[in-house]
Amino acid sequence: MIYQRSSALFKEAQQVIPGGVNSPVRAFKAVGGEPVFVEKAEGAYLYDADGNKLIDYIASWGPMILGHAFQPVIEAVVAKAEKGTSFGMPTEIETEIAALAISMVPGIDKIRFVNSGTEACMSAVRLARGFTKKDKIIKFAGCYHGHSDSFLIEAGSGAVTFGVPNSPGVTQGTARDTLLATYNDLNSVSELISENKDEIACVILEPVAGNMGCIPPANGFLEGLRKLCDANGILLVFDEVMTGFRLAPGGAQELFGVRADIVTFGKVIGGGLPVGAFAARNEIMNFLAPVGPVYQAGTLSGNPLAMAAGLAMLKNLKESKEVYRSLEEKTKYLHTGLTTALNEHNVVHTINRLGSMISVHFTQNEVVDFTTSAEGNNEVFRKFFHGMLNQGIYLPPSAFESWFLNDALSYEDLDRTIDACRIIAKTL
Ligand code: KE4
Repeated sequence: MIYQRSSALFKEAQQVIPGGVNSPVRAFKAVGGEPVFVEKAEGAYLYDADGNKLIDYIASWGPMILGHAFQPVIEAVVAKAEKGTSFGMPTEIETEIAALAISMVPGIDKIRFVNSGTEACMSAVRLARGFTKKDKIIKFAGCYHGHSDSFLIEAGSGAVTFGVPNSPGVTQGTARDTLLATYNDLNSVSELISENKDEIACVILEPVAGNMGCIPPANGFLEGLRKLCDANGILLVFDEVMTGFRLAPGGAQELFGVRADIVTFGKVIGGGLPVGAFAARNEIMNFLAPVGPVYQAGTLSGNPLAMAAGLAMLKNLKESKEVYRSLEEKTKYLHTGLTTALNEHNVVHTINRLGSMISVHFTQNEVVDFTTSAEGNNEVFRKFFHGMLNQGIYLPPSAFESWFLNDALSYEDLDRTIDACRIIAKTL
């Protein structure tokens, strides 16, 4: 593959944008080399600045579940744009998509739209704190909820239970209110709860982790968190920015049958335009301004173009439920093929999969939390990533990311991906 144009564009971009990107993961830091600049995308394919056609497995990090340039979304956005792009006033379409989302997602009475998953999770935590009148939160090492200060925390030294900042600019004060638990380890949560009695507003987690690679919840993990929260007056927050409308129309709550108190959304709900959202039962949502005391706002929240894209996307997902079966079967087929190809060349690996989320880890151990995910051999991953890219397969440029399948992928595309893996496996 030739990347001359991408390389030139990257040099130009670095002159005017920090690192040449508007989001760090795009910069290929975890895999080395230079990022690919994309020109356009359609269905399952990316067309980069050098004219290469790539089979896409990031789907814009989740939103493009029905494939790129999905016509109903495009048509809805174009039609809406002709009527103006933003008003800073309420519009009917916001009510339409809110009602549709509420009809699809269990346990929510109201939803508030924002502009990103970060904003949704940040607002959900503020709402949980305001509603419970408690300050501390529990998150899980390796789970990512956006770049709000309360979430950019890593495990403190073993002796302390509170977190420490993992980015300059995050204060010790903020970090002290974020406690870190271990994913799939209920004891780590109950210990934090007993050490911080009556001080914890919420537990927030990705019900299926997608930011340590894909890590499904262990049997009983979500149910156990529900019980711990109920017994201790703590709100359970499901960050469904990745899983919402992807794992099922009702997301992880529907799939696992476990209710959260607050659910956050992003990605799919915006159909590729900037949309986040958070939702809960009336008792909690009515704590939000202008009804209640918890403040949250946004100039472009509920933007009509973004609402048009999201509404078209959700309508299609609600009406064509066979999409979820199709995505599940395609992801299972890919899983089987990748395993066979890697085993043919004795490549030590493990693959995690749930629904249309999948990740390959170059370790022989089970990957169940951040520590075991970090045991993956990153050198092998880098070779795998670049080898697959040179075969025309675009994977997430980090071992700590989930792949996202889109339903525009054909079985020929999957076979091409498996064949590429067989070729690369020899070099690992
Ligand atoms: P955004 O602010 O990026 O829209 O959403 C933050 C967020 C919240 N919660 C979960 C579970 C998420 O996965 C994300 C964002 N996901 C990353 C991919 N791992 C977005 C890619 C990027 O940062 O550019």
